[in-house]
Amino acid sequence: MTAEALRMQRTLIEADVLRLTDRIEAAQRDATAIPKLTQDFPGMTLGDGYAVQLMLLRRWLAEGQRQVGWKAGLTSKAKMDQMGVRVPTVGFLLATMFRPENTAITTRDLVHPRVECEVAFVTKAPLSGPYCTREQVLAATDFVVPAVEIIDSRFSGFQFDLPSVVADNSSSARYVTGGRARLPADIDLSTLGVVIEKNGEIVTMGASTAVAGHPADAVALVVKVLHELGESLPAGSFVMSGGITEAIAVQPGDFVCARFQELGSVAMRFV
Ligand code: OOG
Ligand code: MG
Repeated sequence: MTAEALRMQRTLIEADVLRLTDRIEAAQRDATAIPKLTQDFPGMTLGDGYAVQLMLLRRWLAEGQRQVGWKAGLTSKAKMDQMGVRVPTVGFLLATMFRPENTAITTRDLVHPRVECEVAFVTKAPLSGPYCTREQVLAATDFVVPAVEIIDSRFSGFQFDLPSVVADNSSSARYVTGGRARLPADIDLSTLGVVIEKNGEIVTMGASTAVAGHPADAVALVVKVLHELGESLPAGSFVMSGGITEAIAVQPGDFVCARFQELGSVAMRFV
C-alpha cells in the first residue's frame, strides 16, 4: 500500500460516516457550533474526514446544488500556524457560496466568520493524476483572479484537528471574487504582494510565495489530493489556492478590502 493510500485509510463504518455527515450538515445549515468530531470518534483518520466531506458533497449535488470547483486549505505557514494543523487539505465550492464583490454579506448564517485573501485559478483543461506539476497547472489555467474566502469553522472556538476540519469541508463558507482577471504568463504569480484592510486600516499583509512556494503548486496539490479521493479537476473549474496570510475575524459593521498587486482589489462589507 502506498503512503497516500495509507493516509486515506478509513476506519469508520458507513453508518458513522452518515451520522457525522448529518451532524456537519446541521451545524452548517443552522450556523451552530459543535464539538470537534474526534471527541466522539478519537480514532477518526484523514480518510474518514474526506468520507464525510464527500458524502456531504454528494448530498447537496443530489439536492440540485452546483459545484463550481475546489479550494486548497492550509497551504501557507501563516494558516498552518494559526490553526495548528500541518497538512494541506481540500474542500468543495458550491455556486451558492459565491457572493458578489461590493455587497453586504450577512453573518447571521455563519458561526465565526474570518476572511482570507487568495489567488484563484479558472481552468480551461482538465487536470488529474498523482504527479500534477506547477507547469501543468499553469498550462491548464485560463486566467487567475483575486478572491477573498470567508471561512467559517463549525467547531466551538475554531478548535479542530485534521479529520474534523476536513469533514467540515475545510471550513468553506463563502467566497468573493473581483479585481482584474489576468493571464498567468503576464505576471509573476509567486511574488504578488497582498494587503488586507479592515475598516480602512491594514490588518495583515503577505506575498503569494507563502502559498506552497507558488499558488500553482497549491493547485497541483489539490489535484493530487483529489486523485487520492478518486476525483479530478474538470476544465472550467474555479480553484482557490489557499489563504496567503492568517485569517482575520470579521463582525457585522466591518468593511474589508483585500488589495492584490497586479490583480486589483476585492471589497465587501459585513452585516
Ligand atoms: C481551515 C481552512 C483553511 C486556507 O485558505 O488555508 C483555508 C481553517 O483555517 O479553518 O481555507
Ligand atoms: Mg481559504
